[in-house]
Amino acid sequence: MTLERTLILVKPDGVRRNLIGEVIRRVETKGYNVVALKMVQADRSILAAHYAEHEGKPFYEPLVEFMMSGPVVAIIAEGNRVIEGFRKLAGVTDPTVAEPGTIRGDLARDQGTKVVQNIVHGSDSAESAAREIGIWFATDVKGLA
Ligand code: D4T
Repeated sequence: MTLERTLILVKPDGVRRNLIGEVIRRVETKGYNVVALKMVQADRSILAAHYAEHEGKPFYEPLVEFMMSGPVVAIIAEGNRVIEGFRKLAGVTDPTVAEPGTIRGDLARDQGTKVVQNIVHGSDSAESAAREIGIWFATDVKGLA
């Protein structure tokens, strides 16, 4: 058994486009459990922690600005192999080439912006999931990470 938890973010473009429910629907109909959920107006410090690996890259500043442009919804989903499973549900980073049937492939496209706007984030490994859950749910009930 590989029961896992992953950190999902519905990014500001997804919230603005009223796609919170659509993202959760896809997670739940796949069979994963939502075990925590909250809407957050992210500040620079939380995004600096979350995106530390991208600091210094050309898209970093536009990425941080975009992620502060409106609220995000942070979700912890649980299930066997949910980390890999949600990445497959999300599709690849670039929404133009994300497969139809995925969240990004069905719901996002290139907007011509400096940063890719692709509706969702999902943790890419068990280590990332533990780190990111700690960042976004740090002040909440113990045991969520
Ligand atoms: P996230 O982390 O948001 O789930 O996206 P990915 O795992 O698919 O992609 P990432 O961490 O490599 O990138 C984070 C974030 O930056 C945007 N981005 C990324 C961008 O605008 N230009 C780029 O060249 C890359 C690599 C998109 C997602």
